[in-house]
Amino acid sequence: MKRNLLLCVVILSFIASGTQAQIAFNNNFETWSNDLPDDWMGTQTTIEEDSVFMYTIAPLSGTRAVKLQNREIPIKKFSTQAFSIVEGEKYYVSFWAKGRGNIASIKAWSGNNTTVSPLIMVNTETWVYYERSFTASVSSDEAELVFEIRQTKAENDDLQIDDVTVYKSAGGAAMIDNIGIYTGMNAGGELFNQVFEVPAGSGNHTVYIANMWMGGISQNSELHVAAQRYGSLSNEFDYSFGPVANNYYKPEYLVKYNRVWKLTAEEIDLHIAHFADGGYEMPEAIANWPANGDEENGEAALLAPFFDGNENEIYEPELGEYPLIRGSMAIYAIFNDHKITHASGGQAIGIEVHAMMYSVYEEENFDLLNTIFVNYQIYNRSENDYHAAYFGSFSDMDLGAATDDYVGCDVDLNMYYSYNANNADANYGEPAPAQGAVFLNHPISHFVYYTNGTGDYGDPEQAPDFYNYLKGVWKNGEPMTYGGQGHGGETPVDHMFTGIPETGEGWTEIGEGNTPGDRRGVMSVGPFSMASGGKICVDLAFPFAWDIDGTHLTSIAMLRQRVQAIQTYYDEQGYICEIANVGIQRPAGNIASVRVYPNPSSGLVFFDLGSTEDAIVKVYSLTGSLISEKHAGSSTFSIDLSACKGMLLYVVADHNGSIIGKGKVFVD
Ligand SMILES: [Ca+2]
Ligand SMILES: [Ca+2]
Ligand SMILES: [Ca+2]
Ligand SMILES: [Ca+2]
Repeated sequence: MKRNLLLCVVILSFIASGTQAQIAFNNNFETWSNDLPDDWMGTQTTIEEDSVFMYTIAPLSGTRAVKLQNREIPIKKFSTQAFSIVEGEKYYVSFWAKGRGNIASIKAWSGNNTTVSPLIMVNTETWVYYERSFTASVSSDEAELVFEIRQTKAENDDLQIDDVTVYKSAGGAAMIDNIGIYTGMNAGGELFNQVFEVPAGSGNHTVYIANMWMGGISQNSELHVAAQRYGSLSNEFDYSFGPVANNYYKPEYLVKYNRVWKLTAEEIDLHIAHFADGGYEMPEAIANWPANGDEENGEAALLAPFFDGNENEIYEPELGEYPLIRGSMAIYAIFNDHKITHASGGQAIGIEVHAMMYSVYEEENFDLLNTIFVNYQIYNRSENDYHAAYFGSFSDMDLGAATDDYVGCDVDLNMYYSYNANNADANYGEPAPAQGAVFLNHPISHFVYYTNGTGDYGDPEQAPDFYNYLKGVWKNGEPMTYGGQGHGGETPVDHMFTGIPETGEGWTEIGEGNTPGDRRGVMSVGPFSMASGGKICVDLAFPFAWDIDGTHLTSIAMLRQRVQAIQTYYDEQGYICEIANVGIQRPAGNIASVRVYPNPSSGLVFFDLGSTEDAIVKVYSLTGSLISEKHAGSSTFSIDLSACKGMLLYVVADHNGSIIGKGKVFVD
């Protein structure tokens, strides 16, 4: 057996501390010595050397893979050379296999064994990708990945393996934990994932899971749909992490994108003020913000939005450049529908989604403290021009106990909401709260609910079912109709249950005396066109309201007021978020609520703060030294910067100290 080989282990180096992504082991079977693959045949190996072959007929990568032969029932082990793991950390294992044979199990050995995967029966003529994970039970520099092989078949050229990677991501999910709702997002863009705890710490939840749906018709009249429902909860995916790319399995791609990025406004402000200071250590998520994609791998050059001080389209946090986030705390993920076969049965659209979940912390602002915001930037990276396209926000709201719920729609507020059929909920007690989902920047074109179950009015099963729900019609194509449970009536409608439960006016579930149940809902925007290279932007809010001195119905009234307040807050931010059918917009370099002009300037720079009348403006050099500080008592004022030349950074804070604007100004 071969030992003492130089390990082909790539350690990515990062500027910052914190949980770090790392490739622990990577090998593609390209280099061999004495007829054995380098970096394999570790201490756990029991397979004979003459049963390990170089495979060159159709390797996955390069010119070589490995072929393993053990045609007997007792297992033989094929293990890597040693690599390092850290106790408690989660590692992903990815590899490809074909041919025929059983991988009885995969273990991570480090003195004892941790199971990475149970039985995998390989029986295919083409390469199949596998991804598994394990959590290290001990820290060790002598870990080995062990494939236990048996029953390989001669007529299928035994079992072939290529491109094995073991890596640690910098965090597959993160949580919003600075407001009254405790929830999060993962690397695949799934929202909430069983945790939408409100009030935070109470153990009670109002939403089980939410995901975005899209559907559209291509220029060839073909339907394309991406409509994930339960994702990791049911192992049914339409999306996976990362941008659209040529190769989704490169170790660099896996380790860079199988994660989320979590940041606070405070961290970014500190970075802006101190990036050049000695001893400053930038947060890991600032250091590794996914601003630039790998163009050689077919990724877009510009991904996550950032302040580009020197306008070279390259993200350089060490120069004081920084991520552009919203709110006080944000979680960012990039995912796509291009990589994997869709569980919904839909044909891939070719979208890449940049999702930001965020919260706004403002003391005693109970509207903001009870709202989760989500921004979606959706890029059409395909060659297709889509028409009759729809965006949907699917959610399975479970208001406390799931089986006694009703839903409703407030068209004026662009909201769908869930409320309890009775005043008492088994989890929340009496009175029950209410939970909403709101479109902040588009009208709610349709709202459909359905109940857990099969049939024409139940769960969608095939791509056309999802598309019909996005269009606001039943699975069988029947229109929704006014009254009852929304079918079989006379008058077609776009939205279900648009009445007012609080007063009994109009069409409501409570008025119809429907059987309460585990409701799921889809609210949609459309139809619109999305050309190749086009982009749509959607802003959502998920507000919660609980009128603890009232009833389950006055909680709905409180929710409506809350949505109005949130809409006002949102409108004041001046975000640009629309459907851009052709051409991709650059991420905005400046926060829009403060206007700075002329830019470039010859020295006298004017500031327009919009509705704000009292602010502190600080101007920094690119190296972080404070050049000018001004207390402005009106919404428009000027600062003379003629003594400075070049690119300058400005930060505007209101009288509470909240940053209301920051950006760059060039003085020449
Ligand atoms: Ca190879
Ligand atoms: Ca730059
Ligand atoms: Ca309930
Ligand atoms: Ca439900």
